[in-house]
Amino acid sequence: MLTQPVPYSAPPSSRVSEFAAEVRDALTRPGQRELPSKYLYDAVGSALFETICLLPEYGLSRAGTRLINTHARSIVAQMPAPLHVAELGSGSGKKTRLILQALATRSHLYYYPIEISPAALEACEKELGQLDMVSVVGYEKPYLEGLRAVAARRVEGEHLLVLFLGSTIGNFDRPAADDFLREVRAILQPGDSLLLATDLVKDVAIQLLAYDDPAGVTAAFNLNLLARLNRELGANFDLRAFRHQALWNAEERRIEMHLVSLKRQRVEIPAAHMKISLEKGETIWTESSHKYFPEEPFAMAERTGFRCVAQWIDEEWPFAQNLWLVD
Ligand code: AVI
Repeated sequence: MLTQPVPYSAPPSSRVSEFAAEVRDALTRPGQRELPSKYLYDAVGSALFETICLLPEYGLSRAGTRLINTHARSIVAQMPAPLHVAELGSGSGKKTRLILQALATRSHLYYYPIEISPAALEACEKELGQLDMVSVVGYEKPYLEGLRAVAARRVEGEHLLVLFLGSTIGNFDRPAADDFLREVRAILQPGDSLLLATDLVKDVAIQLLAYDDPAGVTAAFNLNLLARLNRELGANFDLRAFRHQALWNAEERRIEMHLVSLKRQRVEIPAAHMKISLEKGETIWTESSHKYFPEEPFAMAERTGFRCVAQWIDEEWPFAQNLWLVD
């Protein structure tokens, strides 16, 4: 049992008030209560996510790494030079190493990881900061803001390869994913490219196990969001009064994570100036992970101003890396 207080450094007050406002908004929306999934990734959440990636039931990360391991050279061979690499949501940066190493055999390059989680950014800088011929410049910013800052640094004739590797696009609703990709496109120039990972539709039981593992790591990852509200917003969620739930929404082709209230309860969130009452069985929806058919990334590319020039699919875990080009 944890008896020591968790060491914790308070975030700046502007960040607290933005967090509080978004939490308030999502929890009081008419109908289904929600919490924004981006807040799953504080230091504890990021560490739990890294652990999820090691679970035998969660095949996504290994599939992504296998694809890059096998195809890094073909991916890199299609890239113009000089080229710099920006990564949206770098995580720990392990997959990226293979691509950077393949690119660095050609010439020196800059690598710009863009992350809102300082813990993940630090881990990534540690993992990749030692590579020969690669300079790492991290941006602790939201994706688009970070990408605009990266694009502003480039000089005439330099190209950008944007990596979006973890299938995080699946965490956006489909229309929001298109909007986001159009915004990425608007920042890029002809000759730039995007390597986009998408997890593919597969057997429902396998998908559910990936998001509800028997060791309970994903449950801890989900419940940590409430713990974070307690730590940072002074809330009084009793974590034992909630249960993790993963469900498959067949119509939307997505896994949804929810937190189910195990009893009728009232919770106070002082920094958001709110109290909520939850019924027994009521859920808070915390994340969606959309799954795709292999042909969808081609249509998505077309809709959002790119052209999908190559797709690699893993043989063990249906998962695709898609290479999109700006013409
Ligand atoms: C980061 N993202 C792609 C993960 C996913 O699979 O949607 C987050 C995650 N949620 C539960 N397990 C992993």
